[in-house]
Amino acid sequence: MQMDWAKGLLRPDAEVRESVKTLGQLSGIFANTKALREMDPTTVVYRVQAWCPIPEGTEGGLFWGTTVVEPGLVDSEYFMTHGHFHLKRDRTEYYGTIEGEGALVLMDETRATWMEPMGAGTVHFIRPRVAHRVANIGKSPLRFVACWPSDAGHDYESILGSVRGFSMSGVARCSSKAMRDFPNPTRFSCLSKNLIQASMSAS
Ligand code: S6P
Ligand code: ZN
Repeated sequence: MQMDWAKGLLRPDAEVRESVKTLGQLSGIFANTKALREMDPTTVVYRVQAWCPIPEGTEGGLFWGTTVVEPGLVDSEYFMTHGHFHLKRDRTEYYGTIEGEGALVLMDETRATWMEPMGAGTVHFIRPRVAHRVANIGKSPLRFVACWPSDAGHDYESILGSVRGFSMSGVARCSSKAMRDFPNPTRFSCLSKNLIQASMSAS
């Protein structure tokens, strides 16, 4: 396999799956559905390459991939990935940032949510039973690589909706300066998100 390490892109190959997510495919994750409806549904939000050299579901294997999240906003929310728990909840993952400015949003099964700032060179360990989503909080494409177990699977359903989902507006309001100044990882509960937004806006 060959990867362009400057851009994180894998050379197209029979074992590399490529997918594109557009605004039209992400209607469940942005809070302002009216603003979303007024945007072009074909706008690309992110692209994913996944190198899967063994069948999905194989125990003991690893997959490798790259995600590129475009810069953009839906109302006040940054373009972001859908986000998921792993179906096998104890399966972990690494993310490594190639370039751009991002927020890795993490949420445990009690719905406590926190963030880690992403920038060129940051490496992130996603612990067991923790859902993960990435928002591009910068002005250029955010590129990151990922490595995850081939039997992890993806549970997209459990993070959908304002009750069960991530505290998304917390992500939308935080600037990169606020993220740098805030303790890392920034931990807050969904119930106290207004307080956190106020802290982040103030810094
Ligand atoms: C897979 C890994 C990434 C994501 C990708 C898109 O476990 O976390 O490759 O699939 O970043 O995010 P999502 O939430 O749409 O799968
Ligand atoms: Zn994952």
